[in-house]
Amino acid sequence: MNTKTLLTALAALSWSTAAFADAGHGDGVERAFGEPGDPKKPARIVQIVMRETSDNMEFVPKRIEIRNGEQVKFILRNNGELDHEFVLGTLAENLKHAEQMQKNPDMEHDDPNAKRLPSKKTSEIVWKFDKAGEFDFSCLIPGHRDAGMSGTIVVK
Ligand SMILES: [Cu+2]
Repeated sequence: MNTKTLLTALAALSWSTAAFADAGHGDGVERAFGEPGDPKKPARIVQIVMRETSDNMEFVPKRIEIRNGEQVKFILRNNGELDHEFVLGTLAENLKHAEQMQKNPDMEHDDPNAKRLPSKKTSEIVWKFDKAGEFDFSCLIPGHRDAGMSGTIVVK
């Protein structure tokens, strides 16, 4: 192998490694539960309220059914007194992420699939669901998921 061939091979290798490392992060990247939506295209509106109750915390509704291929605009509203967040993911991802949040409670989310909302604020997430399955949405602020802040999205 001459030097030029070696350099070409190395360049190809580092490119493919970078592409692999990027899978699952950032805008426009396909995820196991779909992909960031296109705000210019039609979307079904789903309103989600986050709030505290006398003895726990919750999302209303807790279960959402979606047709495979449907684009959804989640309109999020925090009716509680505390900050809350909406993080869309697979159940495994959200459970792992919840553990990381215990170690870094100040980690903030503002991603295509996640928003953190102060009390009385609203926000939106547009997401295209193009894979069937059961997925999770949770508030990953430490203690909130255990207090009841999780829900299920069923895509079929
Ligand atoms: Cu919360």
